[in-house]
Amino acid sequence: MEKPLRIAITGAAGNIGYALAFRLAAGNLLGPDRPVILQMLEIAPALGALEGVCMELRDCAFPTLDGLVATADANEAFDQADICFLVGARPRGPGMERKDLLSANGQIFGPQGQAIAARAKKDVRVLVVGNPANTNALIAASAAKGLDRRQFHAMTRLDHNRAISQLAEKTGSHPREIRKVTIWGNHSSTQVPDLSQATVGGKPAMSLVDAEWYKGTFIPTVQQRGAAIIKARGQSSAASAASSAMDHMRNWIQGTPEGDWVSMAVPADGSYGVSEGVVFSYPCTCKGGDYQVVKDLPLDDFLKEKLAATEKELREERAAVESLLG
Ligand code: NAX
Repeated sequence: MEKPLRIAITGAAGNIGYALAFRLAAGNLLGPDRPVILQMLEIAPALGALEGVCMELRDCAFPTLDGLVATADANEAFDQADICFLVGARPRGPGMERKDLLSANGQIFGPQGQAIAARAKKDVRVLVVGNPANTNALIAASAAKGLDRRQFHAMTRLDHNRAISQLAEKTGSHPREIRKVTIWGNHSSTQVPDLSQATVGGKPAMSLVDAEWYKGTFIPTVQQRGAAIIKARGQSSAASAASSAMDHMRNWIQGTPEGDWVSMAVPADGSYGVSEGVVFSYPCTCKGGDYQVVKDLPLDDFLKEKLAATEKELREERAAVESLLG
């Protein structure tokens, strides 16, 4: 057995946290030879529920689970962490404006960024899942003095996986035959699901579907899939979000397959005309434990316009939390 990996999960007693904790404990991130220690953070009123999660985790007798920490203290949760999944966030309450939601979450992700910088390993990888994920990642990264912003990502992998699944269903193919789907921009309804480079069994996806389906059905279905799940299930996506968070982290650590890429919301670096200062979802490849934005893909006018709209939303989110950015 290798040295255990310390994985922090915030909001561990919540919907997604509950799904994530068991898969991580079962060794589904890096395999059966890499044991894990789960360091779970919750707010004080949820510590009772978190204790129940710990009881169930112990009851599974997972051979890959080497330890459990359940705490309301961020310094304890992030101590020596190799990986952090920041899932816990403040949901939008009645009468709450988007600006209020952004700033309420800023109060969570700023201190968490500081605690990560103070206590986690220097090469920690952080994935923000809690919404508004891109801007929460921006806040956490900006508070984490001494760490590189590139260590803080936000999750658009669920949107990416949803896009693959929709395309597979439409073309009667299997998700494993699909390559080079992209989600651009914000994890919100302005996200841009893009099939212009995608292939299905080696053939260009756009030669297999018509433009009307792409623009009129595919894009809105992917953008609004979260709401459709809530309508059907009565609760928001949980297992699929946890699974996608693990996909993101696994690719970041172990690399992406040759000839494919994944969507990751990472600090904008000027690629595709998006200047620094926001966390933007791009097509990315990963190698040697690091990621690179895929550069110089052609964008038609339709995509350029959509990218500009999602960037505008991210700049507005940034403006609403500017006072929280260090
Ligand atoms: P839940 O409300 O079930 O769970 C959230 C948990 O976080 C709760 O147990 C709560 O006590 C805890 N929490 C709140 N503040 C905290 C803090 N300061 N420190 C530690 N824990 C704290 O929500 P769930 O369904 O699990 O969703 C979690 C977040 O993921 C939400 O913000 C949700 O919007 C977001 N999502 C993001 C997705 C993405 O693709 N990026 C998709 C799924 C999901 O909608």
